[in-house]
Amino acid sequence: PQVNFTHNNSRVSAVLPSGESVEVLLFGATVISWKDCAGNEKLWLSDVAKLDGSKAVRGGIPLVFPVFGTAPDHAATSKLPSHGFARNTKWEFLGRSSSESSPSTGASDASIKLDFGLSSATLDDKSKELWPYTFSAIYSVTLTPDSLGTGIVVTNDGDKPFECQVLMHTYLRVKDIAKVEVTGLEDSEYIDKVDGAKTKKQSGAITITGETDRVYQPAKGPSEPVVVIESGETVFSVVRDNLKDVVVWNPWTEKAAGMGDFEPKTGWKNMICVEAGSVRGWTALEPNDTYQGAQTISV
Ligand code: TA6
Repeated sequence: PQVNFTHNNSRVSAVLPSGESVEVLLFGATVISWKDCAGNEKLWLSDVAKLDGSKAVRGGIPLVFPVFGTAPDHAATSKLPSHGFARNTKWEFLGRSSSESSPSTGASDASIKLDFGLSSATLDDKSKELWPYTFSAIYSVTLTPDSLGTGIVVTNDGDKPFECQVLMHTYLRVKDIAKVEVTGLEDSEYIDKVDGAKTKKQSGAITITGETDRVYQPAKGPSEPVVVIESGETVFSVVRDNLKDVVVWNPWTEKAAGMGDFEPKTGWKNMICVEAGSVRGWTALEPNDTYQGAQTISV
């Protein structure tokens, strides 16, 4: 059976023979939908998320590059918009590769990889002016029957070194945040951005009982999954490849009320951002160097 694929000048979508689907907006190469074989949406997307390119998408998986948040003390990126230009720029669709399900194993092993490209050649002038480096990036979205993978490869094509940060700002959908806990980050140091950016240490599982905005340095090493558990059941497991940090964010009531593109206002109860990235410090790329980082979210 075939992987069903459609593509127009604003979005790309694919459906596996077993029914799972993914939809990617060329704007920001933002994954805006990921459904399981029963059609259940796994990502949270605001009801009023802008999908017309007028601003970064509120939900799905916005791609953060070359800076996480704002870095006023980092000259090269201090003038960039918060979270950089990648999520605010139209990427090119470079193509797809799918492994059809073989007759013997049936639909259970089909997969599709969608590749998107952004480079200094396709970047808008304003962003180029603010970040004058010659680079190329390929962002890949890979759908299998039980996982969604996203990965980026950034190459310094110029003759000047540059530093960057990368993060996948994943909005995971949950039924009720009050019944959620996150494991895999026990004993990890984290910066608590809702408490004066103090450095703290995580003891036990993470629960969300108010506005939460933390940058974790996972203590258990790079191959330990970060697991989202709801009512005692594992609902997501995030494995990172060369993304050394994990951000956990939930806006809670006030911040949700303050975001014009966040609807419904009670939506904070149905989402948790578990964001794989390299955001503590900077990744330096010498000319011709390449950086790659990826996440695989299993359900
Ligand atoms: O996810 C962490 C974070 O940096 C939060 O501080 C919050 O600002 C969030 O990103 C959303 O940022 P945005 O620019 O998309 O509103």
